[in-house]
Amino acid sequence: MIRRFSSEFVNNYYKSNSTADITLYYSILSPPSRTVLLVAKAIGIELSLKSVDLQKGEHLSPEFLKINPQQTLPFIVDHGHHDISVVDSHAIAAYLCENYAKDDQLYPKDTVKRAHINAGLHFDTGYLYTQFNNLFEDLFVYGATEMSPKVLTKICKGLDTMERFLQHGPFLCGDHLSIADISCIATLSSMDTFLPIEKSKYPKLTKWIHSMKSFSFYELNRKAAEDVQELMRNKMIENQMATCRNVSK
Ligand SMILES: N[C@@H](CCC(=O)N[C@@H](CS)C(=O)NCC(=O)O)C(=O)O
Repeated sequence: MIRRFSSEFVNNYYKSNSTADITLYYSILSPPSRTVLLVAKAIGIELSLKSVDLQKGEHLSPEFLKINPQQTLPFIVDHGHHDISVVDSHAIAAYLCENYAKDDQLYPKDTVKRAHINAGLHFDTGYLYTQFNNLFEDLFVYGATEMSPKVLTKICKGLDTMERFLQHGPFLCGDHLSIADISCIATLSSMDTFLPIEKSKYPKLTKWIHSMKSFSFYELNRKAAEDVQELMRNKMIENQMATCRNVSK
């Protein structure tokens, strides 16, 4: 139900573009999938959307395996570019900017700026998203009844890192919005209500979250990010109830 609601919202947003050159295979509940939606919106390109059901294992189908050996979402197929496929949201975000953005603002060609942005993208892949994934897996695979101290500690260290990134400007890589900001907000907004992001401890991060959420492209993320958190909260309660039932047996 939750999934259908967010997907409908995104499909309405992209109503006119079913013939776009680039097809995005995505799940609206997947933060990396939403990174691609946001980047596409920010640079003003249209996508043809194909929703893939992760729970049903649709992403593992033999048909997809041929074009996506990593078997994760998102991935794109660029029909205007020899039907090539690109896997991984960070690689896709860079690819879209390189090939379709009107200017290089979100992913500058300047090698130093780009190095910093790449570091921000790798921070999301290797750290922030990993913690989101751990939290999600704890709840849905291991029946967690709360956020584990280990995951919480790691996420807090990630927040500390982001606060330090933001010492150099209002965005993660300095004065300008980049695809690193978009990747990180797609991830962080999928778990932020679980986190103690105190304004006094994280003043710059708090401001950054607020400013990221005020971009018009962010609308594509808002409902789905809330839905993921509701899903996780409901699962936590369900796991707690199952634990209580077992204790009282
Ligand atoms: N680094 C990848 C992560 C992709 C990823 O792990 N996606 C998850 C959904 S959020 C997925 O497809 N999981 C399916 C699986 O692992 O079987 C990216 O940014 O695209």
